[in-house]
Amino acid sequence: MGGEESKPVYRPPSPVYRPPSPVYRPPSPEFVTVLADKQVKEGEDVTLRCETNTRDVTVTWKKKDQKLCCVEGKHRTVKSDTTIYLEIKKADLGDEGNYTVTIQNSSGSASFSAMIIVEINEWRTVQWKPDPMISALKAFKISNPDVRELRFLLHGPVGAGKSSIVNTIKTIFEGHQFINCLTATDVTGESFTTKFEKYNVGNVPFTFYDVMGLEKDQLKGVHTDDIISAFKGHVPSNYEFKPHDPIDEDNKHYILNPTLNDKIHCLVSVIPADKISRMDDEVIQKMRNIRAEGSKLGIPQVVFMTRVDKACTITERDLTKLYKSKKIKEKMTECSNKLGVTMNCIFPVKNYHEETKPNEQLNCLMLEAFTQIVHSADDFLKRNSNQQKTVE
Ligand SMILES: Nc1nc2c(ncn2[C@@H]2O[C@H](COP(=O)(O)OP(=O)(O)OP(=O)(O)O)[C@@H](O)[C@H]2O)c(=O)[nH]1
Ligand SMILES: [Mg+2]
Repeated sequence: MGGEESKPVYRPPSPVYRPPSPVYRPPSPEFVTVLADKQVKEGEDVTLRCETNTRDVTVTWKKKDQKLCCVEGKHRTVKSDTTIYLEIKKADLGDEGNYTVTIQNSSGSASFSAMIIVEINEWRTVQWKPDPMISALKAFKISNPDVRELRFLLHGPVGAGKSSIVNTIKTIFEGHQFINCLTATDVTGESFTTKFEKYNVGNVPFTFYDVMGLEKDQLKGVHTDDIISAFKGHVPSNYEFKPHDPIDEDNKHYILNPTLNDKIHCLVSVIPADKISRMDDEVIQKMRNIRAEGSKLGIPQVVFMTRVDKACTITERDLTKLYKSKKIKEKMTECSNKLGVTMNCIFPVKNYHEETKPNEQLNCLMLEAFTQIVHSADDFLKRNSNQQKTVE
C-alpha cells in the first residue's frame, strides 16, 4: 500500500465497425385476388373485395375516376391484414359505376377496377310465355270485315333495325329463321331498303311496310312527304322511293282515292337504343314532323326501341332483366324526350340478328310490343269505320 493509486484513464470505446442498417423495402404490391363485377338489387348492400400480397400498402378508392367521397353510414373502406374491401350500404342508382382500388407502397403500386350495376325494381312486367300471345294473335279477327289486313309502317333512321323487326316477327310466326327481308350491316351509313316493301306475316292478317331509313339530308334517305303520302294510302306496294322527288298526284303510281285498305293503321317509329344519344337533330326533327302529321290523321303511334342488347350489359346477358336496367330506363326516357312520346308508348325490343336458334325471351318481348300495335291499329279502324258510318 502507500503508493499513489493510479486513476483510471478514460478510454473511449474503440469504434466497432457497424455496417449501415439496410433500408426496409416492402414487397412490390400485387393483387392475390381481384375485385369482381357486382350486380345488386336496389336497396341491398354490396361489397367489393380483394386480397393483396402484403399488408404494407396504403389503399385508395375511386369511383368513375374521382376519389371516392365516403359518406358516413353509406360507405365503409376496410383494410384488415391483406384483405381490402369497400362496403356500400343500401345501394341506390347513384352507386352504379366503375370502382377502382389502388394499392401503393414505396416499392410501387397496382390498381384494379370493377363495375357495380344496380338493378332497379322491375317497373314493367312482361309475360315470359310466348304461346298464349301467339295463339291470341293467330285467332285475332279484324273488327272491320271490309279491311283485309292491318297495315303497319315502320320508319326511323338508317340502320335502326326496321327490316330486322320484320324478320323477327316473321321468324316468330313462321317458325323458322327468316332472313329474306334484307338487313344492312352496321357499317353502312346509307339506307339498304329503298322500296315501299310489303311483308305479310305467316297466315295472320298483318302486314308491314318497311321503308328506306331517314337521313339528315332532305335529298338522302326517304323523303318525309313520301312517308306522309304512304300513311294516307297514296303509295302502292313496291314503289321505289326517289329521295329527291316525293310522289304526288302527277305520278302514275299515285293512288288517288285510297280506301281504309290502302291506308296505314299504325305508325311504328324505330329507334336504336345504343345510338339514340348520337342521333342527328335533323333526323329527330324529321321523325317529329312525321309523327305530327300522323297525329293530325289520328293514326296510333308507338316506338319500338331496338338493339337493347347493345345498349346495356345486364340486358345483353339476360333479356328478362330489361325492366330492371337503369340504362334501358334512361334510354327510354331519352327517347321519350327527343320524340315527344309518352313512356307507355315505348317498347324496348331485341331483334334476331346473330342467333340461329329460337329465343323464347326475345320472342316474348316482341310479341308484347306486337300485340299492342295490333290492338292500336284495330282501334284506329273502329274509330274510322264509325266515322264513315256517321257520314253515311
Ligand atoms: N345487336 C343487335 N343488332 C341488331 C338489332 N336489330 C338490328 N340489328 C342489326 O342492326 C343493323 C341494321 O339493321 P336493319 O334491320 O338493316 O336496319 P334498317 O332500319 O332496316 O336499316 P335501313 O333499311 O338501311 O334504313 C343490322 O346489322 C342488324 O343485324 C338488335 O336488336 N340487336
Ligand atoms: Mg331496312
